[in-house]
Amino acid sequence: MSDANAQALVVEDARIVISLEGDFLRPLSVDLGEFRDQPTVVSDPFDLRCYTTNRFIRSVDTYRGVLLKDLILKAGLRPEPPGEFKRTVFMAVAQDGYVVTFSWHELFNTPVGERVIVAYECGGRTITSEEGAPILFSGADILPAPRHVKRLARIVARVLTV
Ligand SMILES: Nc1nc2c(c(=O)[nH]1)N[C@H]1C(S)=C(S)[C@@H](COP(=O)(O)O)O[C@H]1N2
Ligand SMILES: [Mo]
Repeated sequence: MSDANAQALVVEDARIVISLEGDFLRPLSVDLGEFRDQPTVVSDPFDLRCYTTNRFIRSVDTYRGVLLKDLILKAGLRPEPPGEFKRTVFMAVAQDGYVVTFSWHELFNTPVGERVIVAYECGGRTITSEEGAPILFSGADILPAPRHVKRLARIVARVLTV
């Protein structure tokens, strides 16, 4: 392999792209690298524990990343009809098809939203794809494992109707 090809592969590996699909104003793909020069959010260390079994999985160091809210604001929500965006549910979908949900109120109108991050660093080191990058993590959850989503691929917005 030429040096130029090797370099291209490294650059490709460093790009973490997440697509925002569904009921957004501007469905788009975002490269988390674009956020590196903006203020980032750092979570506290925590113990990963499964909701279903209460099993302790492992201790996790501080994550650094961007707020899910900020990614959503980049894609925007439709202003019309007025207030309809408050019925939006966001599905965070991993590469393996694992899905978790967040409501608009939870993210934008409760303290939970201040602690939902898409992380690309752990303990000051870049998270590798083998380690599950990018990782979506909801830092205010009682049991963190279910909404600790490895290999996040997309955020799908759906405005619910009764
Ligand atoms: N992408 C993805 N992330 C996931 C899951 C999954 O199946 N796929 N399972 C969740 C659940 S229920 C648990 S308990 C933990 C398991 O973490 P581990 O795979 O690192 O042991 O991952 C969480 N994140
Ligand atoms: Mo779990």
